[in-house]
Amino acid sequence: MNEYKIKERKPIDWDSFPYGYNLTLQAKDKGSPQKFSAVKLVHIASPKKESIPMKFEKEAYDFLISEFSPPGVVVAAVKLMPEPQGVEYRISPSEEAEYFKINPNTGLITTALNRQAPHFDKSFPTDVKVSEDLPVGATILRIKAYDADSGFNGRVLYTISDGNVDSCFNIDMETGVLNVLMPLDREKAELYVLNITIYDLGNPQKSAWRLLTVTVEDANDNKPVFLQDSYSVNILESTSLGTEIIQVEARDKDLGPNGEVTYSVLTDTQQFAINSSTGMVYVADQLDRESKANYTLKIEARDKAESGHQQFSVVPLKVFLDDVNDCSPAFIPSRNKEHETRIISS
Ligand SMILES: [Ca+2]
Ligand SMILES: [Ca+2]
Ligand SMILES: [Ca+2]
Ligand SMILES: [Ca+2]
Repeated sequence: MNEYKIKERKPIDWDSFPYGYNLTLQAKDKGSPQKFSAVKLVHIASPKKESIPMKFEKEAYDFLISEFSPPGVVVAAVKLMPEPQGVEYRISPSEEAEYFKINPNTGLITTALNRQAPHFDKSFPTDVKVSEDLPVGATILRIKAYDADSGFNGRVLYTISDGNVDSCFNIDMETGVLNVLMPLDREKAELYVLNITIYDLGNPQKSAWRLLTVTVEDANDNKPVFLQDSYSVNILESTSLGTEIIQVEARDKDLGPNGEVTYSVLTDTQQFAINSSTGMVYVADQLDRESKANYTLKIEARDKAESGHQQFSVVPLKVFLDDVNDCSPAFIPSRNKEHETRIISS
């Protein structure tokens, strides 16, 4: 084994190489073909090393990054000048430091990893009530959520991931505002269980979800509808007072008083009346075919909505009086003495 000495040819300006020199050595013989030794790195430390202050390339670094920067994006590269051997870069601990990572060897600063899943605000309700007449576009509520990460990692997006069966609802992806997308109809669907899911845009992406029960409350948006377009009935003119002659029926799809029906006869008549709750029409006064043989009555069905407008429908009811031999025979005096009887009837 040979020993070699490395000598200075001229004095070294250690101020220019404060951290010393790196020399790459390789030995070769004079044979043919020539052979080479393995490469060896030799570091020559500066005798003045202790006195060299460490200094960054710049006094301060300013870098602008998008708040949507995904994790791992290079933000900055800091460097000591002249770069020493075996240096280790670190970011001093602070709140902001959590959002960044520095490569200890290279000084490369990158955006940090997605640490936290987004979470819902305490104000998130378990259920919410909406009236079916809420117009399209109306806001139901605003859902709030947070994510303590920065940039993409902390950016929260809102979605309805399940339960929006009629596409009646929409959530603004950015703001979390839940609104009506399609007209609601309690008579078709009165309950929705929406799965509200929030995501961040980190990598790996993190999410959370909650269920929101939406109860659709009734509005008086249906009128009572009669089971028939018109009604008719034949009765004897002799039908006595109080006799029930026909029952009409109307149905209203709304709930509670909005769907309760009350009946009335709109036509001005003494002869007929209706039971307001059952729709049963009955004779209310003496009938006489000879004075009026048939009636056309307007029957109204009206709901009992307590707020807003009541709704109603009207149908005709025809009542035909059938003849009864109700005229007493009358004697007409004969001109001659033989009594002759004629029966008069109408
Ligand atoms: Ca996050
Ligand atoms: Ca409806
Ligand atoms: Ca109604
Ligand atoms: Ca209704």
